[in-house]
Amino acid sequence: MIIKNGNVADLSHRRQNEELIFDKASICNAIENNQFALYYQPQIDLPTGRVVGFEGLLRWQHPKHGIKLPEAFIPAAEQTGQIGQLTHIAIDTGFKFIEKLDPELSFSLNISDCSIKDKHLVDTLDSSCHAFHIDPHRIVLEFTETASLENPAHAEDILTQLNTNGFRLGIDDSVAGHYSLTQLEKMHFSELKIDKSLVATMEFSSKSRKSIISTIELADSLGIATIAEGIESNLEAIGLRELGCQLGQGYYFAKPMDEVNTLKWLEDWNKSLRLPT
Ligand code: G
Ligand code: MN
Repeated sequence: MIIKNGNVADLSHRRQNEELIFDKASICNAIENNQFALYYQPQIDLPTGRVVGFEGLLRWQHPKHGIKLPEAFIPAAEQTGQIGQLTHIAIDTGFKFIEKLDPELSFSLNISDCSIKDKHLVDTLDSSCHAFHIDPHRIVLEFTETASLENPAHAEDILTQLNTNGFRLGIDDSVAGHYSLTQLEKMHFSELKIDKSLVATMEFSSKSRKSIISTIELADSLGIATIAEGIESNLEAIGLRELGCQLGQGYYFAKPMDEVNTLKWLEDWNKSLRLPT
């Protein structure tokens, strides 16, 4: 199957000069040529301004088409069955990088809904922790709210295994709070991520603000940390802090960066903590 820009090819929407095709062969070729890289975006403790960790975000550094974001190629890799290989690349690259950082710093990794079905996921994570001397407690595995829909019993089994082996679990892109209180408690999630669509609209939409407040209340009642993503302004950072959101991530603090720039950014940030005021 040929997928263009993350969507199944639709002739009526085909752009004449768009040559980039996300099919199995091109993804395979990109893997072989090390074109997938991990970028890192810092996560900040909103009350103190300290860096608590980084989220690893995959990028396809395409020689002709430039840097491609996950939304462009992850759906294709899910369809072609190559998502496991990409997750593997993200795990190994990310673990190798954070091995060099302060062991207090956490590392968040996105796990696609498809990868929860992968019977090698737990083993891959365990052996990479061993190989790179990483305490699994440093790792936050971000799942989406839909990860367990297809096969809830299997998803629960995998999440329980990961949790038992010491990994922390997080929920990514929480918009509507699809997870019930019982599910959150049972699965031992330790982090709930407030989606950037809510953060972007919180200033003028009371509906968004209410969703954020109820997510924070739910998380607080369970002792789960909240992290807001997509913070682009000082106002949003302060607003979220005032609502009791503990952690934040977004362009306001830093864009996702390659390894070299991440290390440089971290050094600069630690020299002069920039608190939202
Ligand atoms: O699916 P997930 O929530 O992991 O995706 C995070 C994505 O959001 C990344 O691709 C990252 O580049 C993007 N992102 C990170 N910070 C911001 C931000 O402040 N604003 C916007 N619009 N996007 C962001
Ligand atoms: Mn994420």
